[in-house]
Amino acid sequence: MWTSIAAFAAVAATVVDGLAIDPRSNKLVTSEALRKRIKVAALEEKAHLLERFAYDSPDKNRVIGSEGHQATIDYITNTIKKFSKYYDVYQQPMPLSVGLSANVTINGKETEGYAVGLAPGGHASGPVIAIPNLACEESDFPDDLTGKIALVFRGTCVSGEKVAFAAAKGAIGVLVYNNVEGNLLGYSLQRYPESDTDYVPTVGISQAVGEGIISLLSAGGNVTAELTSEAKDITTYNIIAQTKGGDQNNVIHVSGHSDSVAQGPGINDNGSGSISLLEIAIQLTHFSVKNAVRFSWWTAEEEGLLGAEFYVKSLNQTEKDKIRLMLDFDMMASPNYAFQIYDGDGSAYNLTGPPGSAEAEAEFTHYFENIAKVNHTEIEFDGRSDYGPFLDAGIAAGGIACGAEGIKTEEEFQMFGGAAGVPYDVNYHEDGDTANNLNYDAWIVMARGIAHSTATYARSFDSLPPKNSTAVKARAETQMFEYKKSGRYLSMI
Ligand code: DPN
Ligand code: ZN
Repeated sequence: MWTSIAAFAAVAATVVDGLAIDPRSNKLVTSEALRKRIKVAALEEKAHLLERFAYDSPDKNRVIGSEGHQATIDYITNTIKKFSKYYDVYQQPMPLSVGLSANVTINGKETEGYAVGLAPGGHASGPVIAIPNLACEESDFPDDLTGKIALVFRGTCVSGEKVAFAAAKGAIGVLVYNNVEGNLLGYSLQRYPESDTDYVPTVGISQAVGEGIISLLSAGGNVTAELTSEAKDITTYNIIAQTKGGDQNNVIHVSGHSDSVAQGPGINDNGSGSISLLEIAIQLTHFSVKNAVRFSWWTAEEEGLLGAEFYVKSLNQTEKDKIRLMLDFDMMASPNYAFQIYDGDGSAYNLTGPPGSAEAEAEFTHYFENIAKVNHTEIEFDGRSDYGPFLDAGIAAGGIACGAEGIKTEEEFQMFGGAAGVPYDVNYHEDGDTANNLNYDAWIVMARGIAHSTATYARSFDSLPPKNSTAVKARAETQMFEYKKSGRYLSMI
């Protein structure tokens, strides 16, 4: 008798609570409670869904401007919108130009040309001038390039800077020749144009063709080129969702990029980060937070961190100061993984981030060592993913990754298993980056690491240095200089 009354009362309370407000939302989030809600089945299901978005579309990828990417953006946004009492969500539009096709004729002879992302479409015909050195300095360029086509070497600084220098001197077009053998498919100027006249039509050519032009010119010959590039203006979107609850002036910003390269569906890079964030955002709605949690899914990372850069540029200093820490998650499920933490304190690679970055690294170290109880390594904090523009703006950052094209060492093999002498992800930027090629054991450890950091900072920023001190700003500025001389500028441009 007593038991059944008690059982009835319990059911009634649930129903009443269910009609009013979910009692679970009153409970302050903890790392453990949030981690427990992250399940591999939910991640796996969403990985297959993103793969379907790619394969159901004509391009079979999720590159910016594609149906597969738009489907990804719509899906994430609509999923978050289901929790409209918990999150404010908006899409930040970013217009840009994507290259469709290119034609080049050199001295009347047709040669292979590659469309270059971000460059405007158009036609140019005229004498070719080879820009000496690396074309990274204004002084490399002749004062007057009116009516000319500039030939620049790819690499060392972003090609967008080279094209902008050429355009400012009057060039009508630019040819970028490759610094390695092979094609320039999917190449972009890697820098958002600063004005409508910043860029001129630009086409990529192979290393061999570029070197051929240079030897003709240095033998005193004339070279004339005609280039045509077709580009499409698109609007692509960052997605920003923020908890309505929590201190809106002290934000933990967790993010990753939603786009893929053109070569394939991009499920590790970066379906894995996008999905981890989405699943955590869903599960977080069962709890309350002390600090606001902002989730972002950046667009156009693969074209040069463009979405994140565009977003940071859109913030005034007051808004930047509200972001206590930005965490980036890019490649969470590499098949031959290592558990890598961004080296925010510079202990392994000498490049530190703004104050708070070292503490973020320590928090992930704590997670791997004491909670997941797995080995971990560090990865250079070089700005090679979306946290780069945040570092530039003096915002503390951190994150974890599983590895891209880098080769697993023997020592890492001892730590993580897999295979030494093989890339962390053999399918990196290839068509094999699919849901079946992920490492789900690694992914769940990583996703729970994101959940741990999200919950920890949603509760408190006490472990971070105080906000807004002059010392903080001064240090951030010196670091920025170091960062510019490093990483992304030298390795992958
Ligand atoms: N920036 C990544 C990409 O999207 O290609 C690769 C990468 C991720 C490299 C994480 C280092 C760390
Ligand atoms: Zn990526």
